Formats: sequence, structure tokens, C-alpha cells
Amino acid sequence: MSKTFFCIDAHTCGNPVRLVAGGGPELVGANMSEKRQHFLKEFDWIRTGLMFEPRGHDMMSGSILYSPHDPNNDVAVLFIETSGCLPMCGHGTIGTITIAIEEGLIQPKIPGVIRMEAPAGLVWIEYKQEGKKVTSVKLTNVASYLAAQDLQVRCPDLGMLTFDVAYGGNFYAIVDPQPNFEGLEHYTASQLITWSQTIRKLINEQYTFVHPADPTINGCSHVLWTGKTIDPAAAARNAVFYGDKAIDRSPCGTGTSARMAQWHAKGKLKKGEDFVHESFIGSKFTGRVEQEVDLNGIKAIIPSVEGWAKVFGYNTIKIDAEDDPYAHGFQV
Ligand code: PYC
Repeated sequence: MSKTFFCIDAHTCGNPVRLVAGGGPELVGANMSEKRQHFLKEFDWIRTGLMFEPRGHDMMSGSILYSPHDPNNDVAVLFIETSGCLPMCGHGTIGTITIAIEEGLIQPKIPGVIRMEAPAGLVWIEYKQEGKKVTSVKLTNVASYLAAQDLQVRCPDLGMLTFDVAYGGNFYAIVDPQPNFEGLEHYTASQLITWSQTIRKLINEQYTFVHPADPTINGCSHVLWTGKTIDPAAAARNAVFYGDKAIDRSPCGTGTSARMAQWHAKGKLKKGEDFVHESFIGSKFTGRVEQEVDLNGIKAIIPSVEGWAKVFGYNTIKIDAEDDPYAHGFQV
């Protein structure tokens, strides 16, 4: 069977976003969390075909737009990534909204504002435009919280590491500088990737993380290494590992949310303060703690994250399983 997908490619602060504007499957479910489960069961070949080599690459990430389930909302989004279908993706949201507004794929009820349904929950978006160009997208994310502190895992080369786990739409193991880890600036991307692959597996064998309101969101999917900033004006820098071999080129929206939840819980970031977060390549998001909330008895924050994206291509992609042995992609 041959299937064609009409994709629009962009990058958010350096990290790719491939929006599937035509050819996405119809999904069944009362909300995006249920539709995410349906997609994973029946249509995962679309994700692997569009994200993995030879049509994608290790960092590839994208989205598919759906009609909202609540008529008060503007759009619903499924995130597709090399790692699976994330409950929420911050750089993916900034890229998706930039593409969707510039290409006229969404007609927001209130210009400049979009209510977006993600599998992890409702995300409130404000965007700025100059002419047809979207110049910035600010997302107010789902409730984020520090899930655990001072856990330990043994990393083969580095030795014992202490880390925190925070939720910002995905669960992040946050490794701050310590005696066995000097800070991300002292290591190469390939070292961070190799160590992340090992410690993420060990962390998920040793510990359990489940979202208090949606048990389909579980497990530590990302490792966030921290270190010195390049720009002295930035508050913090990170290298976020995701998928099997990727370091996020953007400062990572859900990672920034998780990090703000960690800092806020430790008294290092107050409500209303700006948090400029720098990526591995030096691109920046501006975050803020918008509200302090209770999430099923857990002290949480509602963070916002603002960044920009650039649209650069139109890509009609064919997946033909009868003709192409690599139709559904591969990973090496
Ligand atoms: O921006 O939330 C994010 C993200 C998740 C994985 C890669 N980027």
C-alpha cells in the first residue's frame, strides 16, 4: 500500500518539526490522550516512516493536527517523534503553531491566541506576528512538578550520579554538576548520548514515575544534563537527551518546564521571574512560573515557555511498503 503525506518542515531554535498537513490517519478517542493510544496501536508505521531514516534522522520530530474535542478550543495535536508519541512537546508546539498560522491551517477564534489540546492536557498559546510571519510563540504548559530528589544511579564511565526527576509534560532525569559530573560543557554530545542511553534504562528499572491524573504518562523518557551557560545573561543551560540518539538543539520546552518546576520547588525560582534557558547549541527559550497550583495533592507550577521557529520547506513524502523495503524507516 502506498500512502502520501504532505509535510511542512520547520525548526524551533534549531530542532526539527515536521508537521503532517495532509495524509494523517483518522483516530478514535474522546481526547488526544485516547487518540495517542489509538495511533500507537494502529498507525505507528506512519511515525517510524516519517521520523526514522531514510526520510528522517535521529533528531526528527513532528506533529499531526486534529479537530478539537471541545468546541471552545482551536486545535488538537498529536506529537510524533523518534521516541514515540510524546504526551507533550514544547519545541514541537512552537514549530507547529508557527507553521499552522503562517500556512493558514488554523483559524484561531481570537487572533493571537490558540487553545491547543495535547495528549498531556490543554495548552494555552499566545503568538506574535509581523505581517504573515510568526515572530514568537509562548505556550502556557500543563502543570509541572518536582517528582523526586536526590535519587542515585551508577553510570558506567562516570560512577555514581545523583539526580532529580521532574515532570514538565514528560518525565526528566535532571543531572546537575557534581563530583562525578563536571557540567555538560566538559563533554561531547556523543558521550552524553551514550551515558543517557545507559542511565535512562537503569533509572526506569530502579524507579517508577506515573502521572497522578493520567497513568498512560509514565516512565522517565528524557535525561537533562546541566552546566555553565555560554551567554552570561542566561539563567541555565541544558543538553536534553531524547529518542535513542538525540540531543535537543532547542532548549526543550517540556525540559524547560521540568527544570523550572525543580528550581521553584528548591526555592531558586519565584513566581513571575524570567528563566532564560540555553540549549546545547546556545539557542534560547524564555520561561516563567505563571502560577503555583495543586495537582492531585502535589505542589506544582504552571510554567510558560516562549521561543521562535522558522518554516523552511514543503515535503511530499511517499511511504510505499510494497515497493520500498525501508518504507517504515530504520534505526542503526
Ligand atoms: O521541546 O518539549 C520539547 C522536546 C521534547 C523532546 C524534544 N523536544
